[in-house]
Amino acid sequence: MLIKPSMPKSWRVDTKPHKFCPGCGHGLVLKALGQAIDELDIQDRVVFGCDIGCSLLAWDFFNVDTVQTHHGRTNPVMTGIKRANPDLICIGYMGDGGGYAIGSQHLVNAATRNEKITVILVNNAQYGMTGGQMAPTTLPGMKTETTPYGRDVDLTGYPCQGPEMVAAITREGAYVARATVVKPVPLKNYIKKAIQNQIDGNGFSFVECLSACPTNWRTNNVETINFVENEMTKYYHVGEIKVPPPKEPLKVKTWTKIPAMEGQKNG
Ligand SMILES: Cc1ncc(C[n+]2csc(CCOP(=O)(O)OP(=O)(O)O)c2C)c(N)n1
Ligand code: SF4
Ligand SMILES: [Mg+2]
Repeated sequence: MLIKPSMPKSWRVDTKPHKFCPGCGHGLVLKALGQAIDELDIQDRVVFGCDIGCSLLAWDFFNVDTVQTHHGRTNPVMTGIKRANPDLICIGYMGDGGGYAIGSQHLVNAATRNEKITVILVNNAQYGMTGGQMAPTTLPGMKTETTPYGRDVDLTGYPCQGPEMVAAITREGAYVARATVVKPVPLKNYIKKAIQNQIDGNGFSFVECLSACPTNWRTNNVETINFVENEMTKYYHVGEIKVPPPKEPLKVKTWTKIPAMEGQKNG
């Protein structure tokens, strides 16, 4: 019997299997994004922007208009498209190197202006595509190609707290969360809420996703999940960090006494 794999409707079936390494977290984040797009029924309004790094392997992932840019430039490109056509739903997708290091100025500026775009950033604690060099997100003591003895925080600082920074520099109306590929239901829900925030026209929306790069980490299945679940979460708190206040409730005039009708008033 042929078992048909279950894929989000917004995915392109003809480009699957995808190009990520087996066990990579990117596929899980993109599955959650596809489900969120399907559930919100917005496929014909979405523009997807992927960055340089392994996120670019998603250039043909969705059946939506897609653009690919270099380090963090996805943010200004999404901003421009959104400003030109506010009816579109602009979703930028990038790695921790692109978003927090080489292109960090673009994230900071888009967040400071509270641009009405959605940014999904995949934190795999290093530069995946180029062979596993240290990123701002690399954990203290973690070995990478450029920190063979482990990351020394005295030399290179502590892991970058991206969502906390974005929460601090955005105005009211922004939505900020950190999810993990190990928990796919909240992962999808946070991404869906971030996109809904853009649909509602509230402000910047940002979800960092703790992810896995078993190829550069050189980990097997169990070690990969353990690293995300038990090591990354020591430095990165998972959950919603900034949620827009509920919209003002409709003001309904309340009467202490039913006012007399005209006819009654005159006797
Ligand atoms: C200005 C510039 N510097 C360096 C590179 C090389 N480069 C390409 S992808 C990449 C790392 C991307 O890492 P990240 O954004 O974390 O994405 P990942 O591959 O981990 O998903 C680097 C350094 C480049 N393309 N341009
Ligand atoms: S190198 Fe790492 S981040 Fe890139 S596709 Fe492979 S597992 Fe994923
Ligand atoms: Mg990375």
